[in-house]
Amino acid sequence: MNSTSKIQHSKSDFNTISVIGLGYIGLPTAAVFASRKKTVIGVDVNQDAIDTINRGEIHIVEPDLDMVVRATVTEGYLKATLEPEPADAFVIAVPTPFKDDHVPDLAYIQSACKAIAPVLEKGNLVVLESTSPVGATEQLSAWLAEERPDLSFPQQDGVNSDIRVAHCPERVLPGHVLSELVQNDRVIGGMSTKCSEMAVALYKTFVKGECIVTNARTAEMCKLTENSFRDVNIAFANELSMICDSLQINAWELIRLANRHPRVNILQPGPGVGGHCIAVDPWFIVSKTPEIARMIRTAREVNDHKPQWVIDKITARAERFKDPIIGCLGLTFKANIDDLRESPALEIVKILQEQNIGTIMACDVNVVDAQSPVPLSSLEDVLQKADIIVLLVDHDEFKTIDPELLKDKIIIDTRGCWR
Ligand code: SAJ
Repeated sequence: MNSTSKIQHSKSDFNTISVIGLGYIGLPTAAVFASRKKTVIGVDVNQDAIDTINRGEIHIVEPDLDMVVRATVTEGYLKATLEPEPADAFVIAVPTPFKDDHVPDLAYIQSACKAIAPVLEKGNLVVLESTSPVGATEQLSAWLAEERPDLSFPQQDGVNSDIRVAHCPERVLPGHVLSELVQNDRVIGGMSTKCSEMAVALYKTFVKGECIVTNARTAEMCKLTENSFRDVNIAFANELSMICDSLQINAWELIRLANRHPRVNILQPGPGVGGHCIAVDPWFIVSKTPEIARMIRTAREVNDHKPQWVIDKITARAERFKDPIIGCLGLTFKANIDDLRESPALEIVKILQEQNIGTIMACDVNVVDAQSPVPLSSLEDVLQKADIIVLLVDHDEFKTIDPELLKDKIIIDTRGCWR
């Protein structure tokens, strides 16, 4: 242990930054660091993603990201590799899914620890960005310490540790990642004050928002709280929409009216809640405190029930046809992105296909055939052939469909955009 070591850090110390996990968060983060003229080594287990990035291209859809990646790769600031290399700071942005029983699965974080441990050097900073259950940053630090007994970690050596460890949860909205990365405030929870200080210096290389310091556990819980808050509020909107349907009230009109009250701000109902964050993170709270987190669990259950409610609606409307053609518009988990993770729209389409209630056509303007788990049709085809049109995702291209083309169809608009 190096109890006497004094590590002074300033912005300029971060000449080389490694980002582990080049997905929806890691790649934009790597690209933004690189755009600030930092040497960035992106690490991923997916060879295709690495080859794509090293060609200056991207493997995900996110506005403007292609330009930043192309520029930073061409200028030599960003490169992608399978094997971690030494760096001043390591930012871990790997997935944190849950297992079947909603228990968080930290296997990707553990693999990332194993991967970077051999190249860690005294004075390095390791930041966990992945949304994580409370205690994950401490666990990460324990895993690193196991791999590198020659180095000291904050749980052993506090402010004098050789390696600094912090949690800094990402909070960007898919579709607006590049601007939110720079503009949003960041919550930074170091395992010691020195860890926090160093992490603030790292993020200040590109964050224009405030970097607010707390401890690692509070930072972990803060991220989970934000997404649970949104989930609970969407559950309220979804529950309202089902109540309104049974009372023959237009839920969207109702919400518009109620939102005219100065202290009411109801979110929008939809076919359910998807994505890798809001549909997942509240379970991280529930799994730690199952007896206490009753509302958070119920909100999850309300939102998870919504796809089945939509399916029941479609089935009821399809009954009057002998062999209905049901056209489903949208597969992604929300508008104007290509992300299919935990998508309620995709779940609905898959279940409809299994149910044999007619011919199911699916269309998504942001999803390419190779990426789609279900066969895709063109929008023109769906609009021409379908008896029932189900709007599942409010992509711009769907919102602006000429109402004339819909007038002879049965419409099930789960997003309330064809009022
Ligand atoms: N949704 C509704 N009604 C609404 C809003 C959303 O049904 O009024 C649905 C969407 O269609 C989608 C799901 O909720 O299926 C989630 O979408 P979202 O836009 O609410 O959130 P995400 O998952 O794209 O991003 C969230 C954001 N968190 C919050 O707004 C508190 C983002 O800031 C986080 O960084 C991100 O989770 C994350 O990575 O955790």
